[in-house]
This record gives sequence, C-alpha cells and structure tokens, in this order.
Amino acid sequence: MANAESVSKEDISIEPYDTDTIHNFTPTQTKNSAGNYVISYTWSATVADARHTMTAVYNLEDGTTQEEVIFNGGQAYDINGTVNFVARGAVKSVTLVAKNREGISHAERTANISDKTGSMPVINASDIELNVGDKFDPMANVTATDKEDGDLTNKIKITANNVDTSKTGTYHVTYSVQDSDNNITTKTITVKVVEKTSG
Ligand SMILES: [Ca+2]
Repeated sequence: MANAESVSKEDISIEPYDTDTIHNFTPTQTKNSAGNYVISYTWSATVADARHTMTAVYNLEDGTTQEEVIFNGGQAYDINGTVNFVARGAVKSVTLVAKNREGISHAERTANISDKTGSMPVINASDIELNVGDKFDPMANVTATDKEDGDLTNKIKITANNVDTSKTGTYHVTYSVQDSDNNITTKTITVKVVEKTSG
C-alpha cells in the first residue's frame, strides 16, 4: 500500500511551471534594405524545466500573428539569446510564451514595439519647363529632408533621367532617397522641353 500511495502522490503533484521568469526583453523594430520589418531583441529566462520551450508570438499591425520557437528545451535553467526576426508587416507587440512539454502556456511576457522606423523622407522637386537648347541640371532646386535625419539632399540618387534639351518633348526624371531607417522615397518629375518663343 505504501508503494501505491507514493505513485499516486507523484501523479497528482503540480510541477513548478510558475517559477519560469522572462527577463531582459525589449524588442525594437527597424526596416532592412529590402523594406522588410526586422524585430530585434535579446532575451533571457529562467526556466524551471529544461524540456520547456519558448515561443515568440509577433502581433502584426494587420491583426495577424507570426510565431517562432526560439528555445527548444534540452538546456539548463538559465537560457538567453538574441533574435532578429523578419516579419511580413509592421509589428505592434511581441509576446514571449514559455510552454511546458504538453504545449500549455505557463509564463508569458508581452512588450509593445518601440518603433524605430520613423517617418518617410520627403523629396522636394517640381515639374519644369525648358526651352530647346537650355542647360538642364537635374539636381537644381531639388532637396530632400527627413524628420529624423534632417537634410538628406546629398543622399538623393537619380534613378532615371531621359531629358534631352536638344529637341522638344516631354521627359521624366526620377529621384530616390533613403533615410537612416531604410525608408525609401522616390519622386518623378516631368520636364517639358518646348521651342523658344521670341518676344
Ligand atoms: Ca525618417
């Protein structure tokens, strides 16, 4: 009987899942050069059972989620890591969820995203009209500004320019500028070249 009682006690014992603790979790969001949202954070946790897993749930602005297992268990009690996660869209918050080996959540921590993507740069450029034979400087009177970076005029790239002032026509110049958060703005202006009218 003593043996049966012992087994029964073990079966009903509650494992100390609630001793799991998530520390050091401050995700931030940036954009990479491809325009994808990248979530970065370091994290650490004290996990009561090495068989537990840690899953990150990324809550996107469109209301959907993406999940990624960032810890698969099998390690000792103090675990940590660095995550760089590429999301489909802007991320509102990230929830780290510790799950026991039955897949049941038993510790979690949600952090709102500190959005580092900032505002888009602005290109100031206007359509212009020229006379045949005029000189055309595509950078004349063209500037770029950014709320976070300030003046970005020297970062402007001309990505297309078919202007030919030797003959009449309607031409286009396309400008592009990238800010320090990898936000890219493009702007196309129209350049009309007309016959010089005398008088
Ligand atoms: Ca900016």
